Amino acid sequence: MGFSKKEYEFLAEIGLGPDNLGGYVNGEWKATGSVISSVNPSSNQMIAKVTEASVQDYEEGMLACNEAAKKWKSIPAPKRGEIVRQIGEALRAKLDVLGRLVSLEMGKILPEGIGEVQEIIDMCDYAVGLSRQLNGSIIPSERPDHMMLEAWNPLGIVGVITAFNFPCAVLGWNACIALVCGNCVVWKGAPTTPLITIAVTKLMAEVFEKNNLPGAIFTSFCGGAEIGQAIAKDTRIALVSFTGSSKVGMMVQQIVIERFGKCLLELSGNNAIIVMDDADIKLAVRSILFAAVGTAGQRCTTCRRLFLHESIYQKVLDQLVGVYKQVKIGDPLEKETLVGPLHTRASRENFEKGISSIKSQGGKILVGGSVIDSDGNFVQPTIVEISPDASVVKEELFGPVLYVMKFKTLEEAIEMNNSVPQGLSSSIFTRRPEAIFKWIGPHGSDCGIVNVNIPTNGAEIGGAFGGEKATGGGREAGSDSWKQYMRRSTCTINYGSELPLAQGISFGS
Ligand code: UN1
Repeated sequence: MGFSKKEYEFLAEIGLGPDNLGGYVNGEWKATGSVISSVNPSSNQMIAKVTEASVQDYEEGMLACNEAAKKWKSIPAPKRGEIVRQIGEALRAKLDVLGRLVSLEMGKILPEGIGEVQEIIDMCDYAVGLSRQLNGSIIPSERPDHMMLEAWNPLGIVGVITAFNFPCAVLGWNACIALVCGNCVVWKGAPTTPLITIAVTKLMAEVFEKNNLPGAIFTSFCGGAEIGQAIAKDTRIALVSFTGSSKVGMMVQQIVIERFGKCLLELSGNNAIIVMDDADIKLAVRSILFAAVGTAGQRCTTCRRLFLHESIYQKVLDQLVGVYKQVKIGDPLEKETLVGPLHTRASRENFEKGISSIKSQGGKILVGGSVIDSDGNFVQPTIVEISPDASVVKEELFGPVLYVMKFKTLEEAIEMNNSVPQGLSSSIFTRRPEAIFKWIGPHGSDCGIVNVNIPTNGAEIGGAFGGEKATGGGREAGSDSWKQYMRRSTCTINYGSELPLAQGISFGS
């Protein structure tokens, strides 16, 4: 059972051991909840034990965090940026080892594990620059000797609830920005990736400690629904960023709205790629492979629906089936592997259930369709030919299953793209400007991410990430997402001695 000495040496490099405390409370490691095992998805063997935080630990952490918020917001934004710069440096120094941990505990292949940590480093760099650009605007006033301006102030505390599939990058999107904006951060990582939560928190904690700042600025908990609910209900938390399914997201939003809190939702996707008759087919096939099979189909940006123009339908499909047959499935830490295991046994069972629903709804499996007999949670990347009306096509099956459908016209393909409840990501393969501009315009894709000649997944951090409809409407990472982490003060200043009223109203004069 468990880990070899060499593997424990690796864990020790990031401050982890066989038993770990999963709560960072007021600058101390403390946890009094239940003891759980972190499990390797490739073998279903335990990696290490973690004591989760209890609701009492949560309360204690939040009291300190609330105090720390007063101190943190009084530090000038560029100085806060300097702290985030140091976090970026600390992550750079541990990029490989942290990437390996992501790969080990989540199950994604090593280049993707390292890519995930790189995504937080990119966010740090971005946030450092941003810390000098939290600019408001000056607005012309209609009244003489008056001036209007916008000032951006911190919200106070931002809660971040992340999912197993991006166990630390999504924390990075939120935390880097929240911190430079002057907010404290309370993080609950996914219950099945506690070692990553602890490792990333340790690294952050060291930076705050080195700078003699309260550790409670970054408060973190390993735990399940109880802690998630506590965050959603907590009136001290002005903004809750939640990543997960549409179903749970809806519940979180209802709780947060009830107390007039703000919510930032990154929920389910059901993303499509359209391949037009003029597309560069080689480029499309490579992109579809990464989009549908990368991260074993467990990204919210994974391509689940493929629409092929009837004239190139068979050609693309033949090539795709050919490459699917060659994909190396196995240990995510091994060099040649392209597809690792699904994250948990439950995900594997869900895949099996999904395949039987597909079959019962008339789906024809062209390649894959089975779980792989092993101790881990490996399944075969699968392509299914199916009618766009089948109800399975409207749902997000979190695994490497791709539904293929035929279309005749661009309009028809766009309609199919937009015909699902979710609206995260989408992509078209074409060289025709009229198709490209239609696709990105008002009659095009209704998604938050609208790509051309690239996969649906693998977004850069510079853009705002998120989607419409059942995806929740949130936007995180780049562009002007930072504004959601701040409170806008609209200030009208009278520097004269008269009292002219807006709209020309005369009142009692
Ligand atoms: C997610 O799956 O929750 O665009 C996020 C991508 C990654 C982020 C995915 N940068 O695929």
